[in-house]
Amino acid sequence: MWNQRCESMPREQLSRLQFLRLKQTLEAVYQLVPYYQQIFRKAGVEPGDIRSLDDLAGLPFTVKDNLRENYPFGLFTNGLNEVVRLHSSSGTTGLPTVVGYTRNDLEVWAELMARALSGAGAVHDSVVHIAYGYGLFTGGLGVHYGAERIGATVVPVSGGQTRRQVRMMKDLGTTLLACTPSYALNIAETMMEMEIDPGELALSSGLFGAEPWSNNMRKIIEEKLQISAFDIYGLSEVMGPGVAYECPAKEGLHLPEDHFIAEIIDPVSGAVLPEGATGELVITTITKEALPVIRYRTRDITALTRETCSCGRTHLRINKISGRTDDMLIIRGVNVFPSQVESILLEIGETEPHYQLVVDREGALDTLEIRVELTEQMFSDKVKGLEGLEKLVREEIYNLLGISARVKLVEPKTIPRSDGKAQRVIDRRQQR
Ligand code: DLL
Repeated sequence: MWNQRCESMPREQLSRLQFLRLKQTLEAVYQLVPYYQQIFRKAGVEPGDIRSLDDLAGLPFTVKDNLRENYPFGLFTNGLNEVVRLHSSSGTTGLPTVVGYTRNDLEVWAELMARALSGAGAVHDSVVHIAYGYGLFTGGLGVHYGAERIGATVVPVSGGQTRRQVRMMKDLGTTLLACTPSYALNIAETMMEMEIDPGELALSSGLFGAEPWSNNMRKIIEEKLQISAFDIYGLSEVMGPGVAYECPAKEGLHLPEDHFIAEIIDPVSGAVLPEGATGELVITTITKEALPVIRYRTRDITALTRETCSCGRTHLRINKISGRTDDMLIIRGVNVFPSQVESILLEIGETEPHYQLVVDREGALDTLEIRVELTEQMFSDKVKGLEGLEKLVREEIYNLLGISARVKLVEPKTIPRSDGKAQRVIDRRQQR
C-alpha cells in the first residue's frame, strides 16, 4: 500500500473525516461559486442543513451540462487565481469542459495516482511506460505525476508510433505499461508483428482504463502481454485517472474515500440506491480546491460495496464500470451495453478481440450489426465455413442478451486500431 494509514483507515474514522471535509467543501462552494449558491437556494438548502453524511442526498446534482453552461471558469472557486493547471475533456458534442487544479489539487492527484500505481505493483525501481495521451487529456500527466511520486522511472511516450513504443519498452526495460486497454491490445498485436516475444521484456503489469473493458478482455491482454492487468477509473470533471483503482485482490476498484464521497443512484428517478444495487455513480469531491463538484453525475454504471477487502484497504469498492448511461443501446426495447457484447464475443473466443457495433434504424426499429474480425487462420481456412461461426455468435448474443443482431465477420486488421479510447459504437441513427 502506498499510504497505509489513509488507505486502511477504520470506517468510523473515515466517516468522521468525510463529514468534516464535506462541510468545509459545502461552505466554500456556497460562498465562492454563485452557481452553487443559486441551486442550493432553489432547493431550499444551506450548508448548515447538512448534519450527517446521509443529508448529502438532499442536495441537488451537478451534471456535465452545468459545467458547459458555466464555461470556461464559472464553477471555479477563485477564478484562475491559484490555478496552476488546466485540462479539458474532448467535447465531441458542443462545448468542451475545462477543469482546473491548484497546486494542492495536483499534490492530491499525484498521491491518489501513487496509490493506484502501487495497487498495480509499481515500486521505486519500476520503469513506467505511459502511453496515455499527454496534453489536455488527463491520462498522460495524471499517471505521470503519480509515478514520479513513487520514485519510479517514467517514460512519457504518449500515444502513437506503436512500433517505436514496443522497441522502447524492450530496450528501456519497462516493467509497467499504462494506457487504454484497446491500445494495450494494439501494442500486443504490434509486438507479434515485430516477432518480439513478450517474455523477452521485463514487463510485469499494466494499468488500463479510460474506457470500459470486460474481464474477458483482461484475460486476453494478460495472455498476450504475459502480465497482470489492473483497472483504473477516473474522469476529468472529478480529477482525472485515480478516482478508483484495483488492488491485487481485483475484486472491485477502491475509491479513495478520504477525498471523495460516492453514491449510487437510480439514473431515472435520482433516488439513492442501497449498497450493492447497480446504478449511476455520483461523486462529491471533499478536498478539491479549484473546482470542487457536488453530487456530480458521472453517467457511469456500477455498484458499490463497503465490505473490507482482503487486501486490507478499507475504502469502498466499485464494480468494473459496465458502461455509461448514454452509451446504453436500446435495441428493440432491450438495454444493451457494448461491454456485454464484448464479453460474449471473447467468451466464444473464435474471433479476434477487435469489434465494432453499428446501430441503425429500419423504419421504426433499431438494428444492431456486430462486426468482428476473423483470426488469420479462420480467414485462410475458409473451408471450415464461416456461416457456422456467424450463427454461433448470433445465437449466443440472443441467448444471453435477448436481442437479435446481425453478425458480420470481417477480414483480419480491418477494424480501426486505437491509440486512445476505442470507438466501439457507430450510431447511424443520428445521421438519419
Ligand atoms: O478517461 C480519465 C482517465 C485517464 C481514466 C486514464 C483512467 C485512465 P475522461 O476523458 O474525462 O477522463 O473520461 C471519463 O471515461 O466517465 C468513463 O465513462 C470512462 N472511463 C474512465 N475510466 C474507465 C474505466 C478519463 N476504468 C470517462 N472503465 C468516464 C470504464 C472508464 N470506463
